[in-house]
Amino acid sequence: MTWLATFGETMGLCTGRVYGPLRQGSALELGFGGAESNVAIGLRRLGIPTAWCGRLGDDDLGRLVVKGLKGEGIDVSAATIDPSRPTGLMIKFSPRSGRTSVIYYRKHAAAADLGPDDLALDTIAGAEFLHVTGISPALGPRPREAVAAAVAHARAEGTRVSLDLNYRSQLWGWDEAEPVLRTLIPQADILLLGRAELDLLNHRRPVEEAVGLLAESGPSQVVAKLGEDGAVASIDGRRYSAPGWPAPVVDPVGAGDGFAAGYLAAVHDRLDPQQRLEQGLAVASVAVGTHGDWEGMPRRAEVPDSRGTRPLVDR
Ligand code: KDG
Repeated sequence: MTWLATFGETMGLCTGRVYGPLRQGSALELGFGGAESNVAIGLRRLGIPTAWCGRLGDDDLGRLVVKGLKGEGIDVSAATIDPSRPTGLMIKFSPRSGRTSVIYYRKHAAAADLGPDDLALDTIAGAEFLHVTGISPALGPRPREAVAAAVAHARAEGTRVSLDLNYRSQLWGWDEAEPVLRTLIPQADILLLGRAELDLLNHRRPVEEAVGLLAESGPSQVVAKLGEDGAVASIDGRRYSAPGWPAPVVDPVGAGDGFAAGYLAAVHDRLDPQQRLEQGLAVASVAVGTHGDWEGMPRRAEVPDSRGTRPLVDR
């Protein structure tokens, strides 16, 4: 039975492996990625049943997404194919050493037309968690309606809601995003967010204070993902923090999704709050060690079980 249901845009993903601007031209590798499906993959690799739903074009990128997610063991039976729009595309490259840039080609993609009628309502109702992100409402009015409808449905059916804010400034301005995200936050049980979003929402207050303020607005678990600075959380009225895990970073994209997967898996396993943070950081630390938004998500045996200790071979 599905433990976590999610939906959102999953795109073709072209990755450059050479430093330099795109105009210089170089070979690109084709894969796929999307914040919500990255989390679904991360959880699935940790042994937890997940379902992803989305709207894809009737094209090879759409087929690549379906095949890839199915191959990971994710239930994609509710995905919709839109014959009139393409699957979105993202290019990820390093304009220079130490910097990662992304360019989106997704404005008129199938996912921009994902509406409430595309949702797998039965799957959401039957799941323990619905996971949504702040990316979907940035894609257009119909995805925005879909997120609102999915969250309302989940709450009515007793499915808990996990919300990763994932503010993407390339998709919408903060003026437009803020009221939408502020409407979603009180409806979430788990709120995940990064330093930039914390600063935008709380006018650069100290992290602990900002997390506490967000917890007062509704979510019983507010978790700030701070990258190499670790994580700070307010969970059931108490404060927790964990320092960052030392990790070589090959590709930082997907670190937040790795954290979300590790954290949610710890919720699934009924681990205590401190262990949830540790497991989120542990999974993220492994995920960033590999090229790709989700390819480095570890299986259970590959999650380091204490700081600095890593299994060298699959157990
Ligand atoms: O969190 C990683 C995502 O940013 C990436 O996989 C693509 O969904 C994506 C987005 O909108 O940027």
